[in-house]
Amino acid sequence: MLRTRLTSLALATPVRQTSRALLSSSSSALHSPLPPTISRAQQLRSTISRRSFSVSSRRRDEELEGGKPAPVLPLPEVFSCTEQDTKRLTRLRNVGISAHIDSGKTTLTERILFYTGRIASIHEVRGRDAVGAKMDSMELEREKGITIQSAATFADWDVKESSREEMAGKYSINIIDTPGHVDFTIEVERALRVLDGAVLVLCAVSGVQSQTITVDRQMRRYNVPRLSFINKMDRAGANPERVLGQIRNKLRIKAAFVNIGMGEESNFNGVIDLVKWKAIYNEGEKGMIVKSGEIPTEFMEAAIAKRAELVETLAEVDDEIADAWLEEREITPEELAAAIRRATISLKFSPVFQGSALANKSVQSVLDGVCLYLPTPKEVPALALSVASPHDPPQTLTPTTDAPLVSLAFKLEEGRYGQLTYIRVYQGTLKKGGTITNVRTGKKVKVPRLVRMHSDEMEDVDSIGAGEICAMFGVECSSGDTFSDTPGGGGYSMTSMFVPEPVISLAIRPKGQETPNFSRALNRFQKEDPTFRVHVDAESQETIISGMGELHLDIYVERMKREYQVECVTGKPRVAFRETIQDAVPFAYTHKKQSGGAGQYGKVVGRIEPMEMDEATGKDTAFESQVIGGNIPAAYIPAVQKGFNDALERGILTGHPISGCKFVLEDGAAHQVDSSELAFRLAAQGAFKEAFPKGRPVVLEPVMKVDIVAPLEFQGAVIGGINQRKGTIADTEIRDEEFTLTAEVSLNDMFGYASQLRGMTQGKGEFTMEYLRHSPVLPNIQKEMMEAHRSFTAKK
Ligand SMILES: Nc1nc2c(ncn2[C@@H]2O[C@H](COP(=O)(O)OP(=O)(O)OP(=O)(O)O)[C@@H](O)[C@H]2O)c(=O)[nH]1
Ligand SMILES: [Mg+2]
Repeated sequence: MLRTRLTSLALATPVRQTSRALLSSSSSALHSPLPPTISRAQQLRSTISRRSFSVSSRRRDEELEGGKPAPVLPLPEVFSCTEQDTKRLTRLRNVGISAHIDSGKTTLTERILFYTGRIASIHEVRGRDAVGAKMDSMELEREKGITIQSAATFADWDVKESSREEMAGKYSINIIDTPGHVDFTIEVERALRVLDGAVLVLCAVSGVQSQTITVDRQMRRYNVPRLSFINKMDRAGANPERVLGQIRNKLRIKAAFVNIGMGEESNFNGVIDLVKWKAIYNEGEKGMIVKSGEIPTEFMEAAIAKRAELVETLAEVDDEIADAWLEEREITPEELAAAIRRATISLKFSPVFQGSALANKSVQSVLDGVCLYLPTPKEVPALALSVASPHDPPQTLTPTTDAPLVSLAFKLEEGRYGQLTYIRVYQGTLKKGGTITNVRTGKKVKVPRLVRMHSDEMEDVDSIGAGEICAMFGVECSSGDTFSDTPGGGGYSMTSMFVPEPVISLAIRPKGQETPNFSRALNRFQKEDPTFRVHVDAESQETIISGMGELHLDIYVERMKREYQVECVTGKPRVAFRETIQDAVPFAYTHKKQSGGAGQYGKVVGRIEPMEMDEATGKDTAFESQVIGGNIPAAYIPAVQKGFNDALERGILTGHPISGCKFVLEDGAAHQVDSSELAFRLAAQGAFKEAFPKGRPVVLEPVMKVDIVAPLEFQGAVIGGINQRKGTIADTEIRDEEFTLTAEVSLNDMFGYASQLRGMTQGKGEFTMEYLRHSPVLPNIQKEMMEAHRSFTAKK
């Protein structure tokens, strides 16, 4: 922030004070250390944009000072890294490849694997050889040409030449390729939870798209620094300048090119590295050989301007570059590379690369960028909570192999030979044959087998050090569990990840006789994927599956057929309605029964109140006990919580689950003989049933953000279609011959939209939709739903 920077500058050396005086007195006094060839006009332009920078920075400062509580500072590290650890970690990167659907993540990863020697030949997504890319190993992925599950791999990369000599040499990189379709968003979520850096891929034609924004939000949630890679530079209509503008404006991050393309579309034949100040070409089989040379004269002017823009953007976020710039000092490639690294890791900047994965151009530059600009595991502090006092500030872990183990199971796969658990080791060492404790359950287990994943292949290893990602075989656990190797679990638990709630459901039954495979498959999918849920409807006795979208559920239905030989019949997709209250309601409820023998007695006093979703975990229901003194014995409090959880399952208005509600237990009473767990469980249920109708309850429905892209001539028809579905148009953007329309539409009104859009745009329109929030349904709809529910239950 400018203001904080100024304060620190004011306290520093006299030279820095001069900088401060310059910055605050007049922006026209600013000069840039641009190469001598720079024109007057360019200098003027940079002064102007510098001015607007000071304004926007100030605004951001004010926003930050706008009364938000100061974040809790984590406790300092307990252990320290050995020299050996530091050496290893400096050469280690854990990165994710994330982006909108079809932007070329898997194609890029395929090149990375080829250039690093992990695969012997390149196979394309939807390629003619029908083999398919390495990372899309599932049959369905290869058939459909989309990524469904994230896949992990690792590779070694040699940075042959760096502007910072000490950074050249060999690196180990763990890579996770993630799906772009929003229905599989949990795969991105859990990958970003455990990765230290990311490559955000963008299409040079389409730029920032709806899922780019979703992925950006996920990267921010876990503070993941990112490189931006503008892919598909070979495509007609490629416009990297526009994409850069969108990164800055739509994703609101400072960004600048670190390389620029030479030639466009089919003439795209290499890039100019603005840091090394060289032209880079790909030659040989599949662009395997990287050659560098002088910058061709025809690109010199553009290169100078773009390097100046890079310096200028960095000066806005990096003190050292700002000072050098103000002093009108030439900035060396070494300084520039160091500043890009600093600014990227501190989440203030994203270096932007141009290239084409399919045309085998500039992928090696991105690999160099991963090593040079993304953080080491040591540079991203991992935090864990004390199990004994979870409200204490989090503890900063140390990625040293000698400390007690703290590791997080972030993804599970149920295989024929047992559970495969993907795990990130944050501190300590995970050893094959070692005994580890699941911190959540307290259960001790032996690690039978430890592997490193290469898509669907495994390579056995004996131990994995801090900062690494690997997988364990044959250990039962849930996604999000923490493992430790010290007695009692070492006392630390990693914070969990954000899990979005399902929005759509359908009834499912096997065709013909039900075999054990039906429930076996459902149990497996439910365990692997926290956004996929299964329950039996109490009213209709049907098995209901819920998930993030129609594609999500379709894929599971198809997998049941292929992997479990269970063909299924499914009902119509239904929207996942919810119920909630709008006001807090106090309660004082006594559950009392006297019938012969021992009676039942439990009294609960407290309130239920509306609750906002927790941004970190996605949870919007909670139980809190404020009971002090022994009016309710501590042993009965979990029973009260159980009663509340029972009540959440079925709403009182329409039978849909309850969300956005907190149960606060303040007081109560117990009877020495007649009180029991059951009595308190029933008391909580009774209290909830009595209080809920007094809290102005409403039925909620999922509202979706719908993005539609279609040729301009169909704009009128598309808008008409959205209006007809009672949607609210949030934004329209026109680009060349195409328009993008963003609207908010309730999911219930979106059924059948795919075919309607196809029909009204001659098949040229595309849309994506993403869950936005649950909102109250219209009062008349709520009334209808309540009446239908009432008559259904009355019939029963
Ligand atoms: N012209 C061009 N096409 C590309 C490029 N990179 C990828 N593609 C094509 O874009 C399509 C999608 O590529 P993928 O690599 O599957 O994209 P993805 O981002 O992994 O897709 P999802 O995982 O399904 O989100 C394929 O047909 C690729 O051949 C590129 O640089 N240029
Ligand atoms: Mg893919």
